[in-house]
Amino acid sequence: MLRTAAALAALTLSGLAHADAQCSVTIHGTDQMTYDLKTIAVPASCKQFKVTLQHPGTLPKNVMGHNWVLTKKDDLKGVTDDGAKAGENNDYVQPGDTRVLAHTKLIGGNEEASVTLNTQTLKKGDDYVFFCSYPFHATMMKGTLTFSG
Ligand SMILES: [Cu+2]
Repeated sequence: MLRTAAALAALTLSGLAHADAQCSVTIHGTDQMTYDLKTIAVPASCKQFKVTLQHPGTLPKNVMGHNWVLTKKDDLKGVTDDGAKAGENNDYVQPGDTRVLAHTKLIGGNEEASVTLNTQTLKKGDDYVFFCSYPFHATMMKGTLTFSG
């Protein structure tokens, strides 16, 4: 309730109106190792798309850390395997990994992070996967991102 009111107020205050409202999304990663979204649809009219990850839990990031990582569907396994090796200091993302189309830093409870994606990196009609690359979290924390008109 409070969050909705705050979001509406922010929208009104920004004066950026509807175009920008569609070009962003907020997703929550919880203490229960879940995301609250299974799909994200990016409108083709968006040149940029902002993803904000919020962690409404209380557990610290070394215990229940979450990030938001975007790759092509087939790259999930390779990216999470290499991310696990890269470790917490690298937010569980291998530095310079070109398979990673966008990612936030790793956050713990009561923290927030965001990333803005340039939609030129996406192809219409392709399926992309988003997930948390903290070791083993992607088994539960993953969803599909689509880019369409
Ligand atoms: Cu996670």
